Amino acid sequence: MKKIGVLHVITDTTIQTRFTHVQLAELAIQGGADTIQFRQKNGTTRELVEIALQMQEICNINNVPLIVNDRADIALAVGARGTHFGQDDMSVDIGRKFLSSKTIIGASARTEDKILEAISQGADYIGYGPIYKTSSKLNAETPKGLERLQRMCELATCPVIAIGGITLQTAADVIRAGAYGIAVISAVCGQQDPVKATRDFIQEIMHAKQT
Ligand code: TZP
Ligand code: MG
Repeated sequence: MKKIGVLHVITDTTIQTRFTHVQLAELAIQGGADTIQFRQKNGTTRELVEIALQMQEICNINNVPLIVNDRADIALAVGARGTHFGQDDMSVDIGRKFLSSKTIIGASARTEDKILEAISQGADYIGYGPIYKTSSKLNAETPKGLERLQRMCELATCPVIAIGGITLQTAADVIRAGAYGIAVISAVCGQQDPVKATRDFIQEIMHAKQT
């Protein structure tokens, strides 16, 4: 069984420039993140591979899965544990044609139909959001809110990772709505102390799961 993390820290160097992807991965791992996602929308393939290789090295040492957003080729090239496809990226069944059955494939889905489709194609987890208003994603949709999240979680037969505008203050609500885990950018990468932010998130998630 592939273990899916409960706190996916998505590294980002556009909302902040203080830390690199590699540094963010290190800090998040130090704080206890159990999944790191490398997501970068620009740069050459050569540059992205170079960054992903360094991130994979850190993730490997710490036994934390690295998931590469969109770029299954880069995930494969650096030996990452998984890849995450958005609704406009490769479909899960196409990805499975060349990614091993051991590779984690996450899929973002915006509608019930797309969720069911991704699950039937073998997605290991579903990314659902934005739950709240976010400025970290270009052209993000209007927030879905907790009620729709809850419905999606009831519908999904695999873990649902909620994303979008989630903060330390709302993390518990999201978990109580049924999300298996949370993915964040700004609430960790955009903080003064990403290690502490990550640590606090993990604590919040674990506590919410127990209550
Ligand atoms: N997909 C949906 S919302 C989002 C992505 C990549 C951005 C999440 O960033 P933040 O800062 O946690 O709202
Ligand atoms: Mg994408």
